[in-house]
Amino acid sequence: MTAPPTAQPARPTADRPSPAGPLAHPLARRWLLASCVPVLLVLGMALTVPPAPSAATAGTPGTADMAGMPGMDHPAGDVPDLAAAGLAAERNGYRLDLTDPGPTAGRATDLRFTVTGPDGAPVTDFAVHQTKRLHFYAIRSDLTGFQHLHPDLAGDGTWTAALSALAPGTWRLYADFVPNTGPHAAELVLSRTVTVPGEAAPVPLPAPGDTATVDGYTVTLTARPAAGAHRLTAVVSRDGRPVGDLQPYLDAYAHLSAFHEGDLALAHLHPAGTVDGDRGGPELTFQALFPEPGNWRVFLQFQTSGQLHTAALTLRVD
Ligand SMILES: [Cu+2]
Repeated sequence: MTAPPTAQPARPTADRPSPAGPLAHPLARRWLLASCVPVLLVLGMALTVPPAPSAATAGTPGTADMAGMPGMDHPAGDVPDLAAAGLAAERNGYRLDLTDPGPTAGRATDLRFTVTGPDGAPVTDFAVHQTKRLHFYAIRSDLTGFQHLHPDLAGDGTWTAALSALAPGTWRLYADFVPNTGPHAAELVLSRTVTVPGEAAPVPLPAPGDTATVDGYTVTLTARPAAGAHRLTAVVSRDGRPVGDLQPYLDAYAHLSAFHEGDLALAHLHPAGTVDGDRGGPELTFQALFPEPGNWRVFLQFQTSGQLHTAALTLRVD
């Protein structure tokens, strides 16, 4: 067995996935819309958004954070563009704006942000998906420091994310949401980068491997995927024995997110199947769509005995 990349490498980053603790995630995950448009929604991104009310802003590369990608939707089977992979701050008329100056290094931060809609006003009505109205991710440019949070929404449309301390460096912050505009509203992932002042100490990406350990658990991926849509399977064991007591987390038995080395594209990987009590595992199956080949840092989160675990590994995608 090759040395597994550690799930939470020891380094001075705030490598805590959920600072609010496992009890902040009492509910399991479900892909709310999966039954409607399963193939496209495997992406976890906005692939089927109908024309925005304001065509003037749809797909406009209007921010410095824009990856320069066309805001185009993609039919099933196509490799999506990188705006669909969460690398744009604006898409389909929706825009992510941070309303605070950037976080300070080494200190927990309440980060405030808004999502404005096609009318330019902050959106206040979000559909619940995967049990939450918004999923928020932070990751440093070297793919360390992963945080997965569920911010609070104020009545005026201001979100507050309770970020754990960030190490100096460049971070990408992602908001993943579904505007509550009707049954055909699709999920959007918008992101922006912030620079945390200080001397950044980049951490080399761990070598690709298929095993990660965390909190005594071993997670093994049993397939080596290629870019595009594929099924991905993981097995969870402890002390060499398969585990069968995973608890629902965000309406699934595991939550998988992945970020691409270099451009930080986000691949949202969706669990197949439903949850039924505290008896998930040992095998976990996901619908995966990696928008591009290369090295992906994969974070697999699962819960046992009320505690959330985050395993991380580097996955080579051909
Ligand atoms: Cu979430």
